[in-house]
Amino acid sequence: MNTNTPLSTNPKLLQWVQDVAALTKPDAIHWVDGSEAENEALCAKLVASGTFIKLNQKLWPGCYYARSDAGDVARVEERTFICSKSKDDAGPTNNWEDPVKMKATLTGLFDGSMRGRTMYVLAYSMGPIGSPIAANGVEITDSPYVVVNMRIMARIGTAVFKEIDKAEKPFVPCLHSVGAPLAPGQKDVIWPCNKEKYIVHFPETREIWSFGSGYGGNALLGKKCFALRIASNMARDEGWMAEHMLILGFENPKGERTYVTAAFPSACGKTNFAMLIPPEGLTKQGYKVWTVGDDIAWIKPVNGELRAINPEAGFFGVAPGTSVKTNPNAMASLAKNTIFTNVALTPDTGEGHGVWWEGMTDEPPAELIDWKGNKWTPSTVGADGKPVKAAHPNSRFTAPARQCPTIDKDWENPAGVPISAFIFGGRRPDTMPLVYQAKSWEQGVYIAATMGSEMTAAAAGTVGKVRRDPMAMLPFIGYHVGDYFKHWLNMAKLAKMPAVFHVNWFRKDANGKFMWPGFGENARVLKWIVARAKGCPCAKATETALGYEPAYEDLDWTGADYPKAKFDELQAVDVAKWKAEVEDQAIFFAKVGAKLPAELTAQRDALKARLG
Ligand code: SAT
Ligand code: MN
Repeated sequence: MNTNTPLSTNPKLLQWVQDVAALTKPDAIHWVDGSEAENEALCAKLVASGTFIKLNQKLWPGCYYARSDAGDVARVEERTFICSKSKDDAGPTNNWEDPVKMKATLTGLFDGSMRGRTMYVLAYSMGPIGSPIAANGVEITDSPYVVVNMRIMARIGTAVFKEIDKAEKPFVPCLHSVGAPLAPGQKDVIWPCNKEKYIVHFPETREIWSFGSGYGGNALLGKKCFALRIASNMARDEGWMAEHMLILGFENPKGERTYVTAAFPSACGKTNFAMLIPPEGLTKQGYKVWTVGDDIAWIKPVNGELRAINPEAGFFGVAPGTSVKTNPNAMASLAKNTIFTNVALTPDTGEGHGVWWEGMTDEPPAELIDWKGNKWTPSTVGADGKPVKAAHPNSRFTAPARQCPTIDKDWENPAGVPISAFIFGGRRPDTMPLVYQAKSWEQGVYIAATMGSEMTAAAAGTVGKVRRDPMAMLPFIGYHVGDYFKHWLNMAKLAKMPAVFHVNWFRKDANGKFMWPGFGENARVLKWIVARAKGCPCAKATETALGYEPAYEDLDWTGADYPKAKFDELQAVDVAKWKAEVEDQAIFFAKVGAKLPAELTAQRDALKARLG
């Protein structure tokens, strides 16, 4: 078989590559060195095959555009499996199948699945290469689109192969095929994929097999599959945490940075919060936010404190709603060397297309090509007579993190950054106040475990319905959710745990209008959170049934004209709504079943009693 020189001497890796090639029967094998020249060649190949469109390089230097198959636009949770030996180890929140049976099914699907294609062998490090907190994976894929995206999202190439060769370090084998073999002479489609999809994790053997999809978390296997589902298993066994959290540093006027993490479900504003610019009233005093990561945190106890790294090297951010007004730092990050998927194209000026998405500018351009490739104008309606969106709601940019103007000086520090607070929140139109603080670690775990959020377009499902999303990890916990809660509680034995807060930027008034402006204004809440987490006597709070809440006077309103009455309404505890909330939590607790830690039931009972 046609192959370039293998870049590894690791016998396990060499054997695995040979076995996979024998099964999937590609035309060629390409070991990915990660170089600039290789990346250019792959992008040129993607342009030639029609998957990529090179954008107007004057406006979008180094940028490419891809349009996916209309049936391959988001993570597919109902096709995602945790195949532990025992069904009970996967628990009630995961799809389970017997690993032996599943391997047999997958082996059948992968047999010949790479015919007519090149098989890429891509070594990647989650976290700075060689960091004691980092870990390595190797993705074998038949998708060059995956290779060029992974090059942005992780550290890849020769240096990682060298790491894996050192004393034959363990690596997580990740096998991916779009499941679209080509017969000799058959013309390829622009987005090869298969109607049948399988995103499968084998937690005991730390393996990932993904079939049929080329999109995002289904295919870039370092992200949700490794860094969350497999890593959550490693973390439980080794005493650390792999979480769906952004990491940011909040700098005070003295130049001191306090790092916090925040867990919000997919498409609830993690990227915006991680890159937040405080309002003028705070900026003038010298407050700043620095970005460490926007999606995933690996958190390890070191000498009694928690330290976190961002295992990723790029942002796979939701494009719609991102603008110079809402998130100028994201706009600067994606200004060059970025891959756009499923956004809309502006007309070709002769020097190429540009990109656009809903919310990028106040007024849409007069004419676009929508994410399906159709001509679009602001008055375009669908068969149902409703306006058609030019960009898919889950359209994304893949941008290098180093291009973010607020990237933190320690974002690649192999030792990570110390964490002082955990923040949780979802989209809640009612019930949840703007912010409150847990009184103890156990109450914090309870608040995180019972988190709820309206569903978004990041996953296939009913947008808008509130679902329980513990720790924003519901689709990403790679084992039994009850054991996961227990692991969280147990972490307090390994380190001093951070203060815990719950926020809700999405409460609506009786007219369905958002009550809080969000975005930069969230820095006022963050300032209070950081001061509370640090135990500063300057940060006052009132004890309520929920925990600690700030009064209007406790936030810094410099330069703001937000009315006190509205704030009071935003913080108010509606006892009837909360009683209903606690009852709804009981449904989720019943689903968790016998492994639900007693500490959490006790917390729920205590809250019930406090509500009266
Ligand atoms: O899982 S993805 O990487 O496709 C995006 C997300 O849901 O956060
Ligand atoms: Mn995410």
